Amino acid sequence: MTPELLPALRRLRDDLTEVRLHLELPDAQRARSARDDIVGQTDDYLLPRLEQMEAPVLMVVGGSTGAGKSTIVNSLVGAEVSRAGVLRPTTRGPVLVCHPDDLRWFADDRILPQLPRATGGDPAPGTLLLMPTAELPPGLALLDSPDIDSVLAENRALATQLLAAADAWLFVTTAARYADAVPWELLVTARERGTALALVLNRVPPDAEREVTGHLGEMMQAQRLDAVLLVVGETELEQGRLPQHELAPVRHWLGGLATDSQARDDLIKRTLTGALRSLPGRAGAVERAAAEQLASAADLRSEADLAYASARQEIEDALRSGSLLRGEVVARWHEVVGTGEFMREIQSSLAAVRDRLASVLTGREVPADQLRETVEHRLEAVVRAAAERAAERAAQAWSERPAGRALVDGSPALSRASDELRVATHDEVRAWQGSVMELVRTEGSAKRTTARLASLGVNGAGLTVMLGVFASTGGITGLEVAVAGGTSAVGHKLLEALLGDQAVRTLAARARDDLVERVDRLLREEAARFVGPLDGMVPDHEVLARLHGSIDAVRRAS
Ligand SMILES: Nc1nc2c(ncn2[C@@H]2O[C@H](COP(=O)(O)OP(=O)(O)OP(=O)(O)O)[C@@H](O)[C@H]2O)c(=O)[nH]1
Ligand SMILES: [Mg+2]
Repeated sequence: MTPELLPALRRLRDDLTEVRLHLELPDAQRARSARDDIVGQTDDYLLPRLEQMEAPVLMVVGGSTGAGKSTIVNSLVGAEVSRAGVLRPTTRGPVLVCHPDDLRWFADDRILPQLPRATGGDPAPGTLLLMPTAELPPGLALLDSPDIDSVLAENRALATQLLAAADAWLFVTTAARYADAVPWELLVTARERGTALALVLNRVPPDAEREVTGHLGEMMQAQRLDAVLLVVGETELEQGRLPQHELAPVRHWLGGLATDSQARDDLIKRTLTGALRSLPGRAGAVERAAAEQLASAADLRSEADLAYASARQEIEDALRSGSLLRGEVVARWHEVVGTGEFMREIQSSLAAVRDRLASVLTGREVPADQLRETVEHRLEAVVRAAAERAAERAAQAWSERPAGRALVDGSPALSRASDELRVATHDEVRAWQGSVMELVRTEGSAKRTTARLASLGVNGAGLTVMLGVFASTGGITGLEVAVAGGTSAVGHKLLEALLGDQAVRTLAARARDDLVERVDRLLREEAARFVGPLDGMVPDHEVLARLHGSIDAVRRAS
């Protein structure tokens, strides 16, 4: 152990608290408890112990409910310091028993700072009851803990936390229950952490002692559990206490520690060394889980990005293919320019048509408004359909991964476009139309080349530019597509003449860029429902790199 150890431990502890592991990957839960365990053990045990090596040994008495923990503590000190009882679980608040001279070590917040101290009355959940007694020698404190396998979740959590703060465990089980699963999980934890351990096998009927201790010994060996085994026979209690002779093995073992300061130091060092040795491996597992979280978040993000990129592509394709010019838009166009007699009259002169169109577009507002609205509806429908498909696709891709499935299951609305999209799209398309009109107004009056366009009036020119956006394809023009869909030759010629106008093309290109930018913004908002929360769920790279460094530092320093 070097002087760098304390600061290195503090750094590791701080770094671990910043490691977010919120994605539900298969071993996320395990990694979260490992992380919290290390932080708890560092706060409750490693730091206080390393800072004050001379503090008394804290022996935590743990085990299943009804195993006789409180009875053993009471019997050891010859007084009822912690109530034993028939109702399960009995002990709800931890009781710390120590020599009066040692009280100062436990009265402040050196260990278990989150438990307020009480110095009288009954043990209560959420407090640490301090019971000084001259029956215990200085240098050794016993902590009677709530049960580890309680029906009460707060008992279980507290017991685990108390065990993490211990220099050693006095783990109590009974002849009837020594093979229960939960205690063994904790015993294996003690082994992994390197905590010094004595196992009390309580209430052993005289005729079963050989058999039961033999079997328990085998189990300990199989679990590579290096612990002292103390056997207490089944007996009638005397005024709630165990008779002296039955408790002798426990008393003897504790007495050895009490009288021998070297033995106490060895015990402390053993647990300390074990804990420090186990730390890099345990923290390394957290680091690996954190890296997996990060990688998994990146996967999820790219799945969502992919879905929305294809939505964007879909919309661009729709603009480019001229498909938006089909159907109702073209029908409205015809309403605007008129059909039949009128068209036949003027088909000889495109110039005349333009003049007529100008008057139509400027004079008869109703069809022009309807054309604008139709354009609006078509665009909105295309954006919404693409966003619906993207949401569906992203949710589908996510639900094929464990981490993503939990997120999609947690918010089913993800698999559809957002509720806000309808209004947002409407506003955005409206705003786009407004900016096209603005574009035409500013550009249209400035340049000579736009005289023809200007003759349509702002409203007519604006609509023409919007149609130009939908017809601006590379090879085949949207108009040709539209014609294939059944436009009259005259309408076609007219529109083609207008859309062929260089000024219209230039403005349409700009209007198109503007529209794509707005669509992008809408889709980014939609995609943010997927990718936005990811950042807060996993550690960032910097935290991960720091964690790696601090694990190394602890390894070197211990
Ligand atoms: N006959 C007999 N009864 C015992 C013995 N040890 C404990 N008991 C009884 O068993 C019950 C449980 O004992 P406790 O000491 O309260 O057990 P605990 O482990 O502290 O239980 P929790 O506080 O619930 O975790 C009490 O009624 C005790 O009187 C024993 O060696 N012999
Ligand atoms: Mg008890």
